[in-house]
Amino acid sequence: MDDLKAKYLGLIADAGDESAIEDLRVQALGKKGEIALLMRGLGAMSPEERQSAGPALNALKDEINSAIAARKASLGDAALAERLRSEWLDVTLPARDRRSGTIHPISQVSDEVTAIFADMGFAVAEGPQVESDWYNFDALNIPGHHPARAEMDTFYMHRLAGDNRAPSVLRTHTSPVQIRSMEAHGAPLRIICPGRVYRADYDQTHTPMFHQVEGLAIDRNISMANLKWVLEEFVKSYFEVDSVDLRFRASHFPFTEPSAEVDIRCSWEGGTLKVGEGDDWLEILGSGMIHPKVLKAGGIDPDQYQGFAFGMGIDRIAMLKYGIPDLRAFFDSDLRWLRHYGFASLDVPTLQGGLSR
Ligand code: 2NL
Repeated sequence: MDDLKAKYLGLIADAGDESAIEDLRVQALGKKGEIALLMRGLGAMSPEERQSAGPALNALKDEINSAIAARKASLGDAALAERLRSEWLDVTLPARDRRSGTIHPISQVSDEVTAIFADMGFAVAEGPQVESDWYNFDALNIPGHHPARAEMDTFYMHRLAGDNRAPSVLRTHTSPVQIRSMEAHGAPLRIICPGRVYRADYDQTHTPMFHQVEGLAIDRNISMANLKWVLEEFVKSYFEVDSVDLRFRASHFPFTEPSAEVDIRCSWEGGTLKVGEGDDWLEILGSGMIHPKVLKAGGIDPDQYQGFAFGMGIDRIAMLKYGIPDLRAFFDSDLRWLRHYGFASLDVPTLQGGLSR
């Protein structure tokens, strides 16, 4: 029995892994293992022999079991030590650069403006950027000889040789969307149309693609008074001021009659814009009562319905609010340029964040 003990304790001490230990356990203590065979032999012994051999066998069994447990534990410790040695991280290495993506300021301002009008019951409408001559010009009472229609000012789409139809254009304003909405939904109608527009113009204050938001409200008793209230609410909300003076200046657009350009009272103290106070006036948009011919073009009876409409440049009102002096800032993909101008909401890329301040 001492030989057996020496043999197993030696084998267990040399076992290299868990499966080797398990093999040894079966070999020694399993049903057909060496100890079991000896246990079975107890029956054939004399009572005296059994009395000394029984406890000795049990003790051997216990010793083998605890040797197995001890060996398993030390193999586990070794495995852990090996993992600790090989799987290490150098936490002092510099971190990888984070990609900093944000919603573009133009998109943020567009969302912000849209949300303000949505609160007043305006629905958002969108439409194609490549438009027909009809929707972009004729339906808006812009005559064939109008300078806006000149090749100089408008991007015309290429036509195949022999195609003599009026060429399509890159829309020069979002008004075509409003004509399409009149046709699709009729009156009453309250919509806001944000989007890209195109004009063949390129200098410090003009880019060939820019952004506009137009709005209109059509119903049986709409007047300039409704226009004034809506615009006042918009300006207060957008520029985050409690009160504002608006100045309506008579103007002319082919699609409105009467037409007015709208200025807001402001000051430019130390080069920064303050809305609502001061002795300066800042033009922010054009507006008017929708021309009867335009209502008719949209399938709405001008004897039954009137409406106001307005349009403003998103790029421009974004520059005013965030103090960005150069239009290039928007079309440089380098956001550092915008951060330089304190475009704080770049860090809060949500509509809520933009509005709650
Ligand atoms: C401006 C002036 C304006 C409109 C846009 C409009 C649209 C329809 C009918 C009548 Cl469908 N009017 N839009 C009206 C007045 C002015 O924009 O200076 N935009 C930057």
